[in-house]
Amino acid sequence: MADFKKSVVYQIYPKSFYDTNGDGLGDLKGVTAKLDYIKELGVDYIWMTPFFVSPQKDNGYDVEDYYNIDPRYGTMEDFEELAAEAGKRGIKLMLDMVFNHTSDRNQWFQKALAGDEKYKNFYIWKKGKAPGVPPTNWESKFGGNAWQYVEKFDEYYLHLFDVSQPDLNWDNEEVRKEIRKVIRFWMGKGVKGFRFDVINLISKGAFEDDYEGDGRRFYTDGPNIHKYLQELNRETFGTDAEIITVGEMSSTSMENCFRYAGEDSGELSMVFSFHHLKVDFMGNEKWVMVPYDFQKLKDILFSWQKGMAEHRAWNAVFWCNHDQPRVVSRFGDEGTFRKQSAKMLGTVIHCLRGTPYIYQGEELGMLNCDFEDISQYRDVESLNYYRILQEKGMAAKDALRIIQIHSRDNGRTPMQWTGGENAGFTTGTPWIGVSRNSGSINVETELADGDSVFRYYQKLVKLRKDYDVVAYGDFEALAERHPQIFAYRRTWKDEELLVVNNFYGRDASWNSGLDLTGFEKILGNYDGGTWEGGNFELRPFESLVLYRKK
Ligand code: TEU
Ligand code: CA
Repeated sequence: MADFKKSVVYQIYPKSFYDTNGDGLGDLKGVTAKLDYIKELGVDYIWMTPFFVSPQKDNGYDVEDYYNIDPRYGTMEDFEELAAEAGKRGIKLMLDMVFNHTSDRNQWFQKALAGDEKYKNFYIWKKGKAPGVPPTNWESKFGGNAWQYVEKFDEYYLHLFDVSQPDLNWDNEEVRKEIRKVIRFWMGKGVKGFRFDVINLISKGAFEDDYEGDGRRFYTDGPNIHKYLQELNRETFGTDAEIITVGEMSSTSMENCFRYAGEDSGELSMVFSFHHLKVDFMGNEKWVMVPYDFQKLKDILFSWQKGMAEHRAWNAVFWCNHDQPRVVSRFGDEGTFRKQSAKMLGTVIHCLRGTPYIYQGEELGMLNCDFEDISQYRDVESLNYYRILQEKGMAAKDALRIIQIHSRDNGRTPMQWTGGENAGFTTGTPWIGVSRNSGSINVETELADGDSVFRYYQKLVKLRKDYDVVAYGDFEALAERHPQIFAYRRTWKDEELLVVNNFYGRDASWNSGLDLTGFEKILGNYDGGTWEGGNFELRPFESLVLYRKK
């Protein structure tokens, strides 16, 4: 059995990782070339975002051919070499499966457009409400109405994401069969992990206008979702106990996650949920500028920790991925306390109950991109919203400010390998700009410095291996209302772990009332530390991990 509770996953966005042929795009050979670096971090799995044949409208989340590698990333031989080389280092691969939708270039959709009824039923088509009026008022996640008119049929197809990403019709048994074939194909290549993209959106409910929101309540955690996941599990990855799975759950509810990731539900190993990463939104509205709400961040993470544990369900825990701004820019400090805050944020995540995910560059304390002009942005979502915000009357410079804060491109600038040209990412012209700070924030300097963010992340990964309490312990929230402190306790058999963090760039005191006899510090981002008599005195962004064995 794969012990995913003792494992750590490292996420790679291949396009921005390492380019070996100078075309400005990262590639599979680039991942192989850097395996020793990844090994050094100590992780168990590499999750790679999609590298299948794709027109790249959404950087590979628009799949044209599930069975082949996009030539921009390499060949099937490159993939096999990567898998073999990773295997030699004890690292397993997790592939990213996008089954809510395909690209409009996918042969299924092409046949549908050509009028082949079999394939037309692979997608979701509806008549308009009236001439020129789409079937429902649902909004696409990337802006605008979620339906696209096709004159030939006088019908609309559903696309919850870009217009080039038509949603698949999972209620059609033929679609589910084809999807199972794809998974079995990659299982045959020795793949031991799968991440399922927006998998909780696959079962659509009623096609009705939404007068209270953007339509998501009609297709999120939909009517047959658990049935479809159980079927997928039974028919594919469930036959191999070594395979781990994680579902990306968009706007989900905890009640549904108890089942998606429940120990005995026969669905998935774990889930990504995003509520804790909306604490700098206004409700569901991302394209605003509001300070993040620390109390809300704690409340959400604590309630998920408790709820999932009570229901014997498992979380994936994370701050960063290719859709999120960099966490140091978001909740930490880009200036004086960059290193301390990066380490503190890492500590908070890695000691929680759940499997931690590290996104490329997070282990260096990388920051948001520092783009100053909209022409530097690449992401379809950012470009759409830059336009939409202005259509709603916002001044261009204010729209740009919001893009700078929330754009997914913040996490997509090239990995910073060296202080040299293009951060050592490519010898050509990178597909997206390199951060100006790569002279000081890069792998070379991190590896040379014994006290770097990288060296600290190494220790975090190792903590999970060395201490069972980190992997398996129960969770208890502490200091729940403290305005600066993020603290919790983990317990397992005769082991106890206290994790105390100052989330701010100024000193913090916390009178814990705890008897700390027998506790020793096993990790921290400063020398020493003060907790006499249970009174914690923390320095800016200080983290303390205390441990005792009875
Ligand atoms: O993302 C799902 C998703 O809805 C969000 O992360 C989205 O990017 C954000 O909420 C928009 O504000 C997944 C992938 O991770 C993402 O890269 C893809 O673009 C998306 O699905 C479509 O496949
Ligand atoms: Ca390349």
